[in-house]
Amino acid sequence: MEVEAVIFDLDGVLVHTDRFHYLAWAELADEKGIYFDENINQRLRGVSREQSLEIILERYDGPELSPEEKKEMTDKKNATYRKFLERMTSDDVSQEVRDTLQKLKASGLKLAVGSSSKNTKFILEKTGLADEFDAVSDGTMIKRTKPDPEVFRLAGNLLGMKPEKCLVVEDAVAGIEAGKAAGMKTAAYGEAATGHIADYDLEHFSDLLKILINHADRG
Ligand code: B16
Ligand code: MG
Repeated sequence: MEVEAVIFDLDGVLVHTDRFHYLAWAELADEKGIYFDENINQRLRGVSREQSLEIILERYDGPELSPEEKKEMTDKKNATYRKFLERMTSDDVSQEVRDTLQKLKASGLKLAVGSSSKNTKFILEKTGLADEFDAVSDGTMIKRTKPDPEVFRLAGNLLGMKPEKCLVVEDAVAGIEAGKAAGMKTAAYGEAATGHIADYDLEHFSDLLKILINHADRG
């Protein structure tokens, strides 16, 4: 069945806030004396703030932390992360991403964001992307984050699209799993593309045009 809607992950796909997540978690881990590296960081892609902390704490061997202490840690990480976000501008969205979104839209496809992040709306506003999408489904609207399909199901519902007509674009393994669990087609970009687990692997963001437009005339 033909794809009629594209649901984009945000962090690591539309914008490179993944670097800011890494730096903010690294600062917190350093402060607490917890070992943290790029490999551990890969496992944080697409998963919630709270689950990310649990992954980081796998390397912590101090006294047990209370829920309040954990909340303090996630709040601190988010405050550091938000400082990076504050400095974002439209320059943080590549011309390739902008052109591709515009061409997909012009071809008649519906576009949505499906992100685990509770900072999604802030990032879309800072980067001038807020008006580019027909729907936004994010971490403030769901109970379970990726690999659970909830965020993508909600995006599909907001667009009024059946799952099989949606293509999910993701940089996280957890995100590809979520897209599949939602019954949607999947395209892997960046880190997720190295595992060949999706229906399509994208070398460049603009490869979406080859998959979605060049094979069909939408008029
Ligand atoms: P926040 P995505 C995800 O965004 C990030 O990949 C993940 O690293 C982060 O923990 C999660 O959002 C929650 O983000 O702390 O801003 O609510 O990839 O689903 O767009
Ligand atoms: Mg992502």
